[in-house]
Amino acid sequence: MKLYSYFRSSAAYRVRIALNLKGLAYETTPIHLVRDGGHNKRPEYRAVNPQMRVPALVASSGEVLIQSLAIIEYLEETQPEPPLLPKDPLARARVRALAQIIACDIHPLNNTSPLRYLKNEMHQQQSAIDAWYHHWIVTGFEALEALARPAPYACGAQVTLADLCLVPQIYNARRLQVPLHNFPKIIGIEAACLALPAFDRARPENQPDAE
Ligand SMILES: N[C@@H](CCC(=O)N[C@@H](CS)C(=O)NCC(=O)O)C(=O)O
Repeated sequence: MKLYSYFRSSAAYRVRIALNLKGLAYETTPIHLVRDGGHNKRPEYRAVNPQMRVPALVASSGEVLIQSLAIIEYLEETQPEPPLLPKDPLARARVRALAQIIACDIHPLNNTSPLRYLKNEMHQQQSAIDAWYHHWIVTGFEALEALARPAPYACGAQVTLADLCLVPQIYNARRLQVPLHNFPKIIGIEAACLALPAFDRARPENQPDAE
């Protein structure tokens, strides 16, 4: 399989963790999201993913899959071990809820395109953009801190999709210097996850395109 990725992309980071946990081999094709206005905007990448975002996964069949959660669910269905979603429907709904707080309610507001839009089209100052970024992370993390039951992972003794979304979002928060001292449960979950080789290998600094 081939993963179009960018070392700092938290959506790609989620998929890297899933591939590693499931022991699936893949090669990385880096797509630089910043250089020259973003290599993701080039026609050759647009032909891969018309949405011009990473990640995109070329499956062994040659099909291109996009959207990190859809990719992870595809991996879950085709390579069920180790499971990233519990069997019990209520427990699954809970894991998906935590994952979606991040993937649907935090990340889209803090992503490259919306932040660029705030700057270039809405003419906002960098300080206002930083405040926006911090606000949506802190608001989402407050909910996650209340909901998480670290044992030691976000939803118990097994790593789940919730952890795959949480660890990359914490990386983003740290990079943008969001204070995290009010989120001890979240920080504990991060430490437990990063102790696992599958998470460690997926870290931005361990990618071939790391800067
Ligand atoms: N919901 C998508 C988000 C994908 C996404 O927005 N990726 C970011 C990097 S984390 C990206 O490619 N941004 C480029 C851009 O916004 O131009 C997913 O989960 O895959």
